[in-house]
Amino acid sequence: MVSPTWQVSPGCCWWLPLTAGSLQSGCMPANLTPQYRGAEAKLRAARTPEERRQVLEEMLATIPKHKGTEKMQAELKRRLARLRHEEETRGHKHGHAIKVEPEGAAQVVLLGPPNCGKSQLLAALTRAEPAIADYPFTTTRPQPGIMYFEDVQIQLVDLPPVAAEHLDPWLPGVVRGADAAILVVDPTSTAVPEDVEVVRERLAAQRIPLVGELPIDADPRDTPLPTLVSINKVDLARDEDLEVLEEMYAEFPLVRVSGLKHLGFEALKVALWKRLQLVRVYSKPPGKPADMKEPFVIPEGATLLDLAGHIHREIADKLQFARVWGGRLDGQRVARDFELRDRDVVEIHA
Ligand SMILES: Nc1nc2c(ncn2[C@@H]2O[C@H](COP(=O)(O)OP(=O)(O)O)[C@@H](O)[C@H]2O)c(=O)[nH]1
Ligand SMILES: [Mg+2]
Repeated sequence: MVSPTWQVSPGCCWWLPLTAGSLQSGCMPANLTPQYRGAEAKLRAARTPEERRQVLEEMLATIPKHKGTEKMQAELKRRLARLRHEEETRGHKHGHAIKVEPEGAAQVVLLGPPNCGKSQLLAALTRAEPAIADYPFTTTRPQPGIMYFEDVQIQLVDLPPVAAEHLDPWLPGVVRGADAAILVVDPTSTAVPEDVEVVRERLAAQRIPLVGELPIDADPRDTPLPTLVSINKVDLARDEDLEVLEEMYAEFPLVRVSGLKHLGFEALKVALWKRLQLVRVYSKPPGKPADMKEPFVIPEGATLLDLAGHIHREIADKLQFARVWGGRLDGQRVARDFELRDRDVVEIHA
């Protein structure tokens, strides 16, 4: 017996009967248990794809495993696979499934229109090996890599382009989670600066304005992202084009680089470090040399007490004072509210 509902296309048949009657081959009895029958009823009642997936999993777990139910088992597996796949791609669409685990002292996203050289920059500044090509949309997923700046590690994340006709739905979520952005501008592009403006406008529309300086009175619904503008491909660019762009983006810290020829990298790293507004300090156990290999990285303006809390809650609780080396200080005692500076060596007494 074939029910007429089997004519429905596979894309929307989740609710079709999955019973011995509809699937049983020949006259082999299926001997379905009450538990399985109960699950069938649940499947009909399920409203969301997730509920349907859970019920199908239950059905697959409880279906009697013998020859008489083989076809049903296969059908259950097929439907489950499809639902799982749908769930996964839906996740991607809504930005839930794509996340970049932060690593190092800060996470910095590479933003820009197609072909401006984002992937080339990532490849040149880190050990990551992204696909680089002279056609648009080579990059389809976030690609992280670690860039070294002196003794600090900064995570760079290469992203697909943002364009008028293209914005990956998950991309704003990833960008919102970053500490800063490098906006890559290609001065040799015939579409510049309109294509760069599209990037800024589309992100602003997602409530992520790219900013040179963090505004004091930002709209609380916005996540302004500190941004460094990196004018790329200077090996090809004409001077007058570089100057026009620099004037245009004067509100941002600016650097001229070439991802291909490795030009301007030191300036880029220094400007980025400044833009991140972080300081690194080295800890020193009393009576022993400082650990100069792995600095603690804390926000600019952080105090001795903040550092103690960053290291361990208990240290913050018991903190008495610290001795600091750096600047004019040469081991003098400082109090809890002392603002630490880049490269200070700190001996905590707790
Ligand atoms: N001359 C020159 N070409 C570059 C530079 N950076 C990238 N390119 C080229 O520009 C094209 C696009 O680079 P890609 O990194 O894939 O761009 P993306 O789409 O922004 O990731 C490739 O053909 C690169 O070789 C650069 O600094 N100088
Ligand atoms: Mg790319």
